[in-house]
Amino acid sequence: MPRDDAPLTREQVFDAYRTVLRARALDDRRFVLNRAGKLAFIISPRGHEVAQVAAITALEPGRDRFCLYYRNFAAALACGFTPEELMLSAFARAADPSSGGRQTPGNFGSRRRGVVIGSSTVGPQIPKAAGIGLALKWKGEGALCYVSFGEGATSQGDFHEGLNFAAIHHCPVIFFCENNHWAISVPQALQVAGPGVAERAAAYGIPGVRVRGDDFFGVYDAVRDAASRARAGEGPTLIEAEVLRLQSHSTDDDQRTYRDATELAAEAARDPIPRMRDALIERGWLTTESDDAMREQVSREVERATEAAEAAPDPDPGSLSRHVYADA
Ligand SMILES: Cc1ncc(C[n+]2csc(CCOP(=O)(O)OP(=O)(O)O)c2C)c(N)n1
Repeated sequence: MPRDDAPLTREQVFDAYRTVLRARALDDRRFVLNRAGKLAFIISPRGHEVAQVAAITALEPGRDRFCLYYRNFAAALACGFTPEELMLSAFARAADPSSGGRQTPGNFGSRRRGVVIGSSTVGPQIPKAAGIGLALKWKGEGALCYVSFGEGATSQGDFHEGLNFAAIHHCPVIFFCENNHWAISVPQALQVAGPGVAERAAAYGIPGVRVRGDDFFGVYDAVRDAASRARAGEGPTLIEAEVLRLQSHSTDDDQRTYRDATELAAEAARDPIPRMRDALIERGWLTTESDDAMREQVSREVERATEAAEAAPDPDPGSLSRHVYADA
C-alpha cells in the first residue's frame, strides 16, 4: 500500500481496476444465484465499486482499521478478502471468515486485516470509529480508522455523535459517505437539506470534501489527503463521494416501483467502470486487449470461488448458540 506522499504506481492502479472488475463479476454471479434460490439476500455495490476501491487503495489494510457497511463488497475485496471468502459468506458457510455463516452477508469482519465487524443497523459504526480513532491516537502508531456509510446514515444521531467526538478529540478518522442519493426508497432531499453531506463538516470544525465517486484518481487523492491529516494528528475529515445506485437497495427491493424509468436508464449509461477503463486507456496503462484478458481471468476466479463455496459445508447446527449465549 502507498505511503502518504508516494505517487500511485501503475501496478497499484492495475490491481485496483482488477478489484473493481472482481467486485462487479462476483456481484453479478451472486445476483443470479439469488434469483436461482441459492443465496438468500444480497446487497449490491453496483455503481459504488470505483469509489470504494479508490478509497481503500489510499489506505493501509493491516495497519489501519476499517468500519465498513453492508454495501462495501468492493471495499472488502480491496481490504484483502478473497473472492472465495466473500462467496463463503454469501452462501453462509461454516468457513465464512466474517462470522462462520451467522451474520447477514455484508457484515465484513477480519481481525488480521483490521476490518471491524458491524451490525445490520444503520449508523452505529460511526461512533464506534470515533472511539477506535481515539484508541489509535493514544497508541501513537500513526494508524487511522476509516468508516463508511450512506447518506441515509447521516440522519441518525450516531452520525452527529461520532463526528462531534472525533472532531473534539482530533481522532485520526476518515468519515467516508457514499452518497447514492437513495436510502431504500427515501430520496436524498428527505435526508439532507441543502446541497449534501460535505457541508455538515463545517459544524464540527473539520474539513468536508465532495468528490465524484466515478473518478478513481479524485477519490484516491481526497482519501490520501485525509489520511495525511489524520496521521499527522490533525484530526478527522468528512468525505462525500457521489455515486450511483445501479441496483435496487437489496435483492428484496425493486427500485422500478419508486424511481423514474428515464432516470434509471440515464444512470445505467453512466456506469463508473467504463469510465475508469477509459481513463486507464487514455493514460496508456491499459489496452482493450489487456482489459479483455483481465476480465477473462476474473471470470475464471469467480467460477472457482463459486464452486468452492457452494461445495463447502454449512455451519454445525450444534454451534447455533455460540457467541449468542455465554457458555454454561
Ligand atoms: C437504525 C436502522 N434504521 C433502519 C434500518 C433499515 N434500513 C436498512 S438500510 C437503510 C437505508 C440506508 O440508506 P443509506 O444510509 O443511504 O445507505 P445505502 O443503503 O443507500 O447505501 C434502512 C433505512 C436499519 N437497518 N437500521
